[in-house]
Amino acid sequence: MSARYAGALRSLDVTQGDRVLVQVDKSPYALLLYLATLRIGAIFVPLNTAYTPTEVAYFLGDAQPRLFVARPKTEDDLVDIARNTGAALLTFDTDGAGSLADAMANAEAVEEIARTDANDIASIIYTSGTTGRSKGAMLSHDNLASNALTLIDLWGFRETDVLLHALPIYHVHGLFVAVHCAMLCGISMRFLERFDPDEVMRQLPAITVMMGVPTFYTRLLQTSDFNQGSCERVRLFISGSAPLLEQTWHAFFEQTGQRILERYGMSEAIMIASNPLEGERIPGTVGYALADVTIRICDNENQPVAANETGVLQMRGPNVFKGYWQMPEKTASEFTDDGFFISGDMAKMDEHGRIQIVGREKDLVISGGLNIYPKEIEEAIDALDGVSETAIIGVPHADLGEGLVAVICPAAGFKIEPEAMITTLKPRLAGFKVPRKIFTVDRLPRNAMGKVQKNVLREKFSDAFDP
Ligand code: MLC
Repeated sequence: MSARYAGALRSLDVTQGDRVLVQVDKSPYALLLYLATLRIGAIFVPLNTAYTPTEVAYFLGDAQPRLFVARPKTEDDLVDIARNTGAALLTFDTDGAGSLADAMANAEAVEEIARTDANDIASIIYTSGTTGRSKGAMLSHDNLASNALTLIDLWGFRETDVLLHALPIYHVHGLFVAVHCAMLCGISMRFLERFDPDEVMRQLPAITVMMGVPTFYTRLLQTSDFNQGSCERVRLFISGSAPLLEQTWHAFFEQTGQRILERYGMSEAIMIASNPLEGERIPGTVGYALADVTIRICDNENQPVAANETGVLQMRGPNVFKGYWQMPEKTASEFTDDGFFISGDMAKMDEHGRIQIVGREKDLVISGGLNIYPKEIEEAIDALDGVSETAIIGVPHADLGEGLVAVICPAAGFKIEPEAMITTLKPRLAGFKVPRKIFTVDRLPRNAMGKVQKNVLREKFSDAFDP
């Protein structure tokens, strides 16, 4: 099937190195489209389905794809945007139907697999950026292959495994980590359209491995009858993309007898560290650097700090990306002179190499496993009438880990109506980026340098989502 999809891509003049931008709902067909793109040596660029047409316009302009594959239901909203960038727009539904299928019907299958160099780019994954502009992390064929081969070994994948796949497939976690492990081992996946605890409960008796973000596990804990018996066949629950609270780890162990394996990764380096399959999985830690990955914890001068001291986590290895798409200066500033990628996460490492992520250098918010940089949302709100300035923060949220809060200072003589503001923001920002709570203040707290003190705001609004 991927050869037939590859034929469709070829018939649309997609060739090696071209970008294929894809915003489609999760389905097995979408995976075939991914494989077809790699098959002809083109670059797969998946987009979160929550992105609005305004947001998609940015990605189209930035990635300059030859082809944009979208859902039939959004075609009307996107057709002009695509035309402006010169990309062909084709549609693709969850059953594979759409104009891409029509192209496939008239095209010849491409049986051969393009010869690519290990360093050629296989995929660009957009991550939110500190400046408000999303950056495209370029991952090479070798990045993907080396990481997947390491993971199947590390997590002990075997022929008899069945993987429960309830993650979206527009990010590293669902697309590369989960799908690659399954495909490389030729095992089955129970491929759910989205995470639904009741559906997961139905599938649990048939599966042996599940991957998820912490929200999956906190929601399962609240599902009736979720207990040791429901996951008798499961040999491994893996968590990542956001910090797993120690209390969740312990509650899960008490309720099911299962020790969740927490691992650490990011779009720029796929999987980086993991608790062990055999050996102790310590809650609140992400385990050890993967094979062939070197991790060091450094001070601001890029000098390694002593064991158990806090510093910035840096890494080097076959998993580390090739830079940000068309942002050479940004790329250069995130690598050290000796080739380590500066993650931006604050961490500690003990004498044995066990790593604990203790915080973030930048004001990144992680909500339900999705990264959000405040700048983009602050700019969107600041542009609205009646707003003087805005600070976006993440505060504890029982379900999502962190919930997004906007603290707004209204312009003189204006009053902020939170409900109306949310309605205004929804067509502009993907749903997960729309603040869940809005507070107004007379002025934002600033330090002597004039910088907004987000820590003060996080403290002040820490109970915003308390029941
Ligand atoms: C959806 N919504 C969210 C949200 N997801 N709000 C905040 N944070 C999120 N993550 C909003 C929607 O806009 C909508 O708002 C409402 O919640 C219900 O939408 P939904 O689609 O029904 O939500 P739900 O199915 O409950 O989704 C929540 C979720 C999902 C946690 C299951 O977000 C999810 O699957 N997250 C996984 C993300 C992921 O794969 N991350 C990996 C990144 S890779 P409204 O207002 O319209 O009601 C990575 C590297 C690594 O980080 O190490 O893995």
